[in-house]
Amino acid sequence: MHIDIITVLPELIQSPFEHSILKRAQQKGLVSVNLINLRDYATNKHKNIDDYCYGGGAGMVMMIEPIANCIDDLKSKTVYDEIIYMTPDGDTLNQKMANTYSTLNNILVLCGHYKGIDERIREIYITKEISIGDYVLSGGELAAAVFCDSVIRLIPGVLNDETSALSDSFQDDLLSPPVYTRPADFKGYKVPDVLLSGHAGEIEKWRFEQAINRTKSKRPDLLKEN
Ligand code: 6GU
Repeated sequence: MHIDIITVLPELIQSPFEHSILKRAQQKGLVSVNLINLRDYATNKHKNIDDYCYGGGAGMVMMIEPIANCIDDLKSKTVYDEIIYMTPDGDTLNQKMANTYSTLNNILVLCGHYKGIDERIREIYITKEISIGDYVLSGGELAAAVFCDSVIRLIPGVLNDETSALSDSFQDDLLSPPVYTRPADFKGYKVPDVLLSGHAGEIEKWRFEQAINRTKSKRPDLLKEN
């Protein structure tokens, strides 16, 4: 998979891709990520990428020309499966969406800023709009990093058996069961006996029950959805 990310703050989004699983996914050649600085496509001499909002009101709007020039340039080199705009009024990201996007070859992600982007960009270029939840962030960069992380870790080969995505919370609409490591007794707080029993079948059954119970008590909405 290849991901191009258009941003006015490349430094803000760089770090998540330079560590841990996302770093290894790139080293393994399973994904490549390219950050494009929107300011390189500014069209006036001041390199502006935002302007006042028509009709008045507080807040700046991201201008159409720099974004259009940037996307046109990228599209001349790559055929994108989706051109995604990160915005609080988009579809709320969930695991099912992450699964779907993880099967694509080329994704372009546009990070919004200020009051938003000129609406015509959405009309002309954007094929999907994604939010990461019902709260407002200062810009789309952190949301884009969250989105990319959720997608990249699902690309086959990125995770090994130990970190298998199959047992993740939400993968089967269940929260993950509790986990423990040594010591078996911490100041009287003990690890459940079954986990020390060595009975693989019993352990699996216990984990499944715990996952169900945890989902029922913390997120009953997940069970009701189906
Ligand atoms: Cl994608 N962008 C911004 N600015 N805020 C958000 C968001 C995106 N998703 C949730 N809040």
